[in-house]
Amino acid sequence: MREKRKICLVSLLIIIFFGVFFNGFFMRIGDYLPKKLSMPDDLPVLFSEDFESGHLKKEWRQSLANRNYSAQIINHRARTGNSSLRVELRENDPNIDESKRAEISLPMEAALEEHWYSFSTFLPLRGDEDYGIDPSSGEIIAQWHDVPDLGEEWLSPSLALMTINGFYQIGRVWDQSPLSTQERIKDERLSEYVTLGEYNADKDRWVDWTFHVKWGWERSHKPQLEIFKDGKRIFARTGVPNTKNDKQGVYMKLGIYKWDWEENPGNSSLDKRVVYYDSIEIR
Ligand SMILES: [Ca+2]
Ligand SMILES: [Ca+2]
Repeated sequence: MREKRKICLVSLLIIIFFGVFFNGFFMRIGDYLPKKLSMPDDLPVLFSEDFESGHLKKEWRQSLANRNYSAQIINHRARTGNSSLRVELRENDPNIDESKRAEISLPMEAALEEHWYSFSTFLPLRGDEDYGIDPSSGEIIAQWHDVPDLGEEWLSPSLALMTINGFYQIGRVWDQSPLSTQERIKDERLSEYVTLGEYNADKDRWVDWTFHVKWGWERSHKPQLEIFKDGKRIFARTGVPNTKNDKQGVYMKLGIYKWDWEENPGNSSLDKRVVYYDSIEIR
């Protein structure tokens, strides 16, 4: 019995020893523990949008084709109140910023800020707006894009919520170097794409998302990323870089971006995407 206790104690000491010296490892295990959304309630609301006023708030920059369907405030569906934003992108829409997109974006942040970004999405079911499966072509439905420094090219966003082949996916791109290039991102493997689960059961209902992010491109920034879906934590990356080394911070974009319709239209079996948004809040 005493032997057993001794073994337990020694094991515990070994675990603590490795825990102290490899705390990154332990944090990664912590990333996968189930956790409920518990936002600190003393954080002030920095921005909110519920679309109840009937027009987009002045903070939004609009990257929309000049079509009446691109971004409409509608009254037949809402997460809160009576109204929400219906975004529709079609394959034959004219290019906006050199690609196929229907997006609204908020002003840039300063570098390395920490925020809780909440919003709700509704993927339609049935009819001609049904959010069908596109097996070989993805689209981004929410993202946080970085702002390249002078002389840098525009790369994929630091953080994106995507859908592809019937699944949600998280896309992440980071870089500690002040001068990021596509080659560096590829050669140094500074990106990851993680599948989060099927979206089929979410069609025809509102889904509440909260992204808690402390931005940072190196460990000393103590970066954090937690993603909550309907109040449950479904993804986390703690202590690892989550953005690029830039003077300016990121800016949040909602809406649809489907690059294949411009670059590889043969990849996609669809010609239209519709997503509804409501209840946006940033703390
Ligand atoms: Ca609303
Ligand atoms: Ca940079």
